[in-house]
Amino acid sequence: MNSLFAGQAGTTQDEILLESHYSAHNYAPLPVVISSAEGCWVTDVDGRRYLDCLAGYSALSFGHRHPALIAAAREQLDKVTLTSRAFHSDQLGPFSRDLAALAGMEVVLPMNTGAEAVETGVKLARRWGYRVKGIEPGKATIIVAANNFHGRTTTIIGFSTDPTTQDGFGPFTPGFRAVPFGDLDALTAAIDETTAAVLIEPIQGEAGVVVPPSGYLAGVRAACTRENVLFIADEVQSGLGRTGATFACELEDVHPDVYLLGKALGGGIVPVSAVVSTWPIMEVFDPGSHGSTFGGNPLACAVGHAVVKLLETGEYQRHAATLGRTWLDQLQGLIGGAVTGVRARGLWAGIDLDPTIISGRAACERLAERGVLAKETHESTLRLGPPLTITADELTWATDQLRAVLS
Ligand code: IF1
Repeated sequence: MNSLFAGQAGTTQDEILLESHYSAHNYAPLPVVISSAEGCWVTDVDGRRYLDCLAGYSALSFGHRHPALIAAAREQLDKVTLTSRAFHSDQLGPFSRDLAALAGMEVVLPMNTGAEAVETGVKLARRWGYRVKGIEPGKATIIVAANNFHGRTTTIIGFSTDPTTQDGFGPFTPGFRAVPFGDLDALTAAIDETTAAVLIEPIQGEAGVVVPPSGYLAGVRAACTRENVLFIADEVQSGLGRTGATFACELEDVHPDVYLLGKALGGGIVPVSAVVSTWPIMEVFDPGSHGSTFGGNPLACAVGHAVVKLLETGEYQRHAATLGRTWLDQLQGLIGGAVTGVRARGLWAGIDLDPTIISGRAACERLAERGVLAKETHESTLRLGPPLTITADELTWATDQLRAVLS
């Protein structure tokens, strides 16, 4: 048993070996072992610094260890961290009130992970379908988009259209219909008397920051209103400032019936997710019908509340929108050669690569060698989403590294 297994910290290779020995191999991380982080920058065990352009897949939208968020966590840590929902706490009410107001809604059901918010949204849609819309018991269906990503539970992967997320995990939960994303006719045609909800990402994240055609979200909204179907927007990744608006739906002046939120809501400190809606919908959850050990815990609420306070000013949204416009111009200048396409909204971009020139993984490995952290999605698309606190100079520097890698 060498010293590392005995507990002393080691070099990058030592740490990777230790993790590989004791931690499941459900990821294939880049060979970067992070030991500290501040703002947009992380430092590895060998002292190398990287600009974090993945930002925890949008969970670190306010950067690593944002002072206001750490302060909120520290203060709550010295008071009470968990009460369970068997009792009240002095944090859930204020957090729920201010998050609902931020979302233009009335009521919040707090959970922990994004997948739990999505699962809660599925239960909400089904029970609303039976008890309010009057769908035949046990027959409710939910329309989803092809190439969706909503999490990793067996129900959620069951309505994925990506076989690689499903292989070996069946059988799956029935009651879901997938239609092409962006195709309003296909969506409208799929609605029938069993349809309780449409569940979509307003911009598809894992699919590669796929922005639907202009007017699509407004069309979904109109169809759901016309057919008495809930419009559930999964803004776990697209929400909370990432696209230059508080919610991606706002870019199209659309207001869904339900928001599913997560990732950045926890400030990169604790898992915090939430289902946000109005009382005529949320009231189908009566006591004992749904819950979670940690959902709405005081520590999570204190951090989530501090996140809401950061978003109330609009400064992060404006910064993402303004800097994002400059950034899109820079990224579009990369098109040609290895870059076959670019999509971006705010500080969120998908960059399609010609796999015969370079793979997404290889591009990320070379970016890491140049001090930039990013992650590919689906072999040959780079997904970039730095903290919204990034400066113009830092973003230009990161794009310069990307240009060098791809040229
Ligand atoms: C991984 C990417 C993947 C999400 C949307 C719900 C969830 C997610 C729109 C579930 C989570 C994460 C999961 C993480 C990598 C990342 C991801 F899309 F962001 F890039 F996998 F596709 N709705 N996305 O994006 O939230 O339960 O994870 O808190 O699984 O590797 P979660």
